[in-house]
Amino acid sequence: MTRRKVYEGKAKILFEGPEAGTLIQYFKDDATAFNNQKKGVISGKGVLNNRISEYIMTKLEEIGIDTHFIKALNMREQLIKAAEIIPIEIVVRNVTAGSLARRFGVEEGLPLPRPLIEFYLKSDELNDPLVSEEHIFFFQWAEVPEIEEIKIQAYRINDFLSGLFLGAGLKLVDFKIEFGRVYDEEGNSYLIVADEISPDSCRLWDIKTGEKLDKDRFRHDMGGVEEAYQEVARRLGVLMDAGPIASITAKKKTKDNPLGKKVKKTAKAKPDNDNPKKKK
Ligand code: AIR
Ligand code: ASP
Repeated sequence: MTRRKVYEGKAKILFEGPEAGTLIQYFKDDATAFNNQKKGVISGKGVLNNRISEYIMTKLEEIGIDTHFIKALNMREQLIKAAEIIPIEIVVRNVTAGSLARRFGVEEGLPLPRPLIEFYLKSDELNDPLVSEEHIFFFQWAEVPEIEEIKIQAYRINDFLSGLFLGAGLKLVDFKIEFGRVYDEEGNSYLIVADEISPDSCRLWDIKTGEKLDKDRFRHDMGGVEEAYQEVARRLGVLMDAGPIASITAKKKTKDNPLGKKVKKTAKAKPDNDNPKKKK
């Protein structure tokens, strides 16, 4: 069965969906950083991000935030609503890190007095530059009321996700979200959260040790990349029916060694001793 590829990005592919207004989002293992300057593969990432993003989008829906997620299809694919993507990346930060720390010469890990929202233009050619709200309106990348709505939703998502991750022993340092425009029957547009929310798009630090459990491990060659993504999925409780991935994680994780760095990925399946209640 051939299906039409609609778009291929760095970490995902979009295919035509079964019905008008739908798309199939396929999660790849490919990873890029610093706008394609660094390329690699994080084995199993696509499967984990598919599950993590499904979980988070579903939780957002539960609190009344519209997202593109419709349903899970398989290990790497989900059915989503097609939307006109607003070409702006919205970053919300709670703690200094990454490009904020670099750009302004501040140390990483300083808590911000209140969440900071930044906008970046989605443009590989221009290296996703930081833009102001004025730029967004001037170049008509989004309308004034849309940006107002995006800010309200972004703060709300930040509050909600900070709590969700805290419950999993993770500090939400910062994250990036994208919004898309969809139209109702009367032709009025409204916004939905699109793209993905995963360790590719969030900085997540272990609440106790400060250990980084996100794409920064790949960006900065820190090792334990696959294990970090698995750990996030495990802590969110989304690995239960993930088959071989669950077995890999079960083999590795211990309380003293949450990243299970020394265990090879080829390890055979073994019951999850840490959590006897959990069924595979
Ligand atoms: N992000 C930004 N562009 C792509 C992504 N995934 C995310 C990062 C980080 C936040 O946005 O993963 O969580 C801020 O990134 P930075 O590099 O601007 O500090
Ligand atoms: N995803 C972006 C890139 O491919 C930014 C990043 O994650 O560092 O470069």
